[in-house]
Amino acid sequence: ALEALIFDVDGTLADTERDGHRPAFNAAFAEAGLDWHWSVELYGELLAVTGGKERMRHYLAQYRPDFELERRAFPNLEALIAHLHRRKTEHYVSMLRAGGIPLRSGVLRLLREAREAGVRLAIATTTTPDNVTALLESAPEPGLVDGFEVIAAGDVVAEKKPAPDIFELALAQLNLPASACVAIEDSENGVRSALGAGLEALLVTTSSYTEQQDFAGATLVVDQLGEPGDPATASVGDLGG
Ligand code: XBP
Ligand code: MG
Repeated sequence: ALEALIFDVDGTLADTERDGHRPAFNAAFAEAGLDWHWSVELYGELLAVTGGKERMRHYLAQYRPDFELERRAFPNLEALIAHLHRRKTEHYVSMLRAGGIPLRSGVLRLLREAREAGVRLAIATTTTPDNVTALLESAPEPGLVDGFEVIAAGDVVAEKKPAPDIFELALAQLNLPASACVAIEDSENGVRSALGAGLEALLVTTSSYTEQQDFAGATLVVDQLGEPGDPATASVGDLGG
């Protein structure tokens, strides 16, 4: 029987990457006087690497060979990355507090249905914990964040998605076997992570950057959770609850 839903955040609860994380990174780069700018297209490529700090390191290594030459200006690259990431998080959280990014269609409905059916709720995400709280608190439903028993997020595990670590942590904190849970994801990296943790019941709701990705192993792939009346609407009943 279904005992818990484990949600990814970025792309799944809300379409946060293109108009949320991406401009927040760009704002942090600009205020630091860096000539880094992540276009919508480039950001799609950079999403191959999860985690904001990891993504910045990947960008420098793969797209900015010139930066190696300028390294003298940044003797402590890790401190720079940590600083940029802190500022990026502040920009992103302010954007959410200003009501910038709504939850996706069907998310609130499914969360309410789960609550009514006694199904427990958890999160497994690579993003920073502050970002998760700010997103849930910006939703038009007070106390949403308290409905999540487990929030596994960010640097608490050694390896981010596609490694299974964060889903394994969420399962351990729920104290449930993978067979009692359904994972909800939007990306190939997330699917690989969930499957790696043994979560064979896996619903994918594709998002703007992930439509073309490979979701082999997923149980069901739809373009959104949707509201009743939409062609593909997933309900807790469908998921086994
Ligand atoms: C989300 C991510 C994160 C966000 C940025 O992936 O990859 O890195 O883009 O968050 P998923 P931080 O949806 O698979 O969890 O900057 O806070 O790392
Ligand atoms: Mg995602």
